[in-house]
Amino acid sequence: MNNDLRQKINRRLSELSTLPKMKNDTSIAQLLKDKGFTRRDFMKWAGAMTAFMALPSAMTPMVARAAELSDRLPVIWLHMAECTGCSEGLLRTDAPSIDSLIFDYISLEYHETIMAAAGWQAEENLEHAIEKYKGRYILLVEGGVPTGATEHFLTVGPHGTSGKTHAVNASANAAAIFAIGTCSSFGGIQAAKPNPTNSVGLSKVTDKPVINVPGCPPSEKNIVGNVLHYLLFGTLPALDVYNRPKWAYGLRIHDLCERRGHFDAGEFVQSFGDEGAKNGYCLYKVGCKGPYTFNNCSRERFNQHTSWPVQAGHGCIGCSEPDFWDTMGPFEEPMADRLFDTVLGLGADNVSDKIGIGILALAGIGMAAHAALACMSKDKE
Ligand code: FSX
Ligand code: SF4
Ligand code: F3S
Repeated sequence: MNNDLRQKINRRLSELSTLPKMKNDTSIAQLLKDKGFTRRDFMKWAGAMTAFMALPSAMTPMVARAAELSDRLPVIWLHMAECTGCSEGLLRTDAPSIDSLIFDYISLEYHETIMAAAGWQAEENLEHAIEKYKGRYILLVEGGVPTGATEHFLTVGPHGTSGKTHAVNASANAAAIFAIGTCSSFGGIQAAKPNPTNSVGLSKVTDKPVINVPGCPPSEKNIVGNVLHYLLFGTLPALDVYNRPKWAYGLRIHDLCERRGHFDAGEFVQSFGDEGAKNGYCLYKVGCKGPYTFNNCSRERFNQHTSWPVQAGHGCIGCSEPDFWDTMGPFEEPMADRLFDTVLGLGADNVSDKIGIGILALAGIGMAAHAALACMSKDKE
């Protein structure tokens, strides 16, 4: 790790440590102990998070320190139009992971799903938190934002305030803004054609920079990792053209998929339940959109690394890509020769030329062709 970076992060962490603790009743050490985690477990977790964020392993103690200081930054979490899967995915594990404990530990000033307050009191809490922590709080928004003539299809609180007004007001004074999930990043399911509520992603209603953390839902690690990344650096991470952090969304699902060897060998599931399915063959022909989807599910999985869609036997449906409900379907058929633009700017025709998807029936996909695509993706970086 270079010295400048070390100094910069140490400065940031000591600045954070001078802020008052927001929860005086507990420490991270106590919280972990109560849930049966040792300090060693915590450091192991910090090491894994460091690697996960593509940081040098020498930064592990800093990542641990950032997690310990994560109660110094107030967090406001707003719900717009969505299914609450993003929150549920993080909070409703039967065995709480260290990720979900960190989420308990950060100072969630407002979160409609889990706070005790309701009605007037909830609305007051939100206004109070925005005012009190002006310019200091991190804003996480889940859900698409209905706009235009249908803006009031989503109202929040007893005043009938539209979701859009809430999102715009809370964005105006936030220190950093994260759009959590595909709905908040790109509009998601409610923005699928014909989009009756004119729903859009958060970045379309605020002029403040928004970091998109898509996935329907995103993994708990991507949510916590982004908060930790902000705690460490206090700045925007490197982003791709869809404002997704490159450290999390820089590779395609296909790049690190455990079934990739079968793709390369031309071994495909032809229909669900066939011999190929039993042998764990590649799911491309039954609709896997892993070659067009940028996310880290194949590396990190979900639910404490337990499983992920492809491991469970269904192809990736492209849930972290913009407009995937409209562009990636039918979900159980291959994209084949339909034109589809990925972040690499390649149409599906182009991809199939380069990696041989158009000739899958002939079996055997040349490694040289994969190398050609890898070179093209490098050129685009
Ligand atoms: Fe649901 Fe979140 Fe999908 Fe959307 O996740 S899991 S519909 S991304 O906003 O609640
Ligand atoms: Fe994995 Fe899907 Fe790629 Fe096959 S097409 S290797 S299942 S990501
Ligand atoms: Fe979504 Fe595909 Fe991952 S469907 S959860 S991006 S494997």
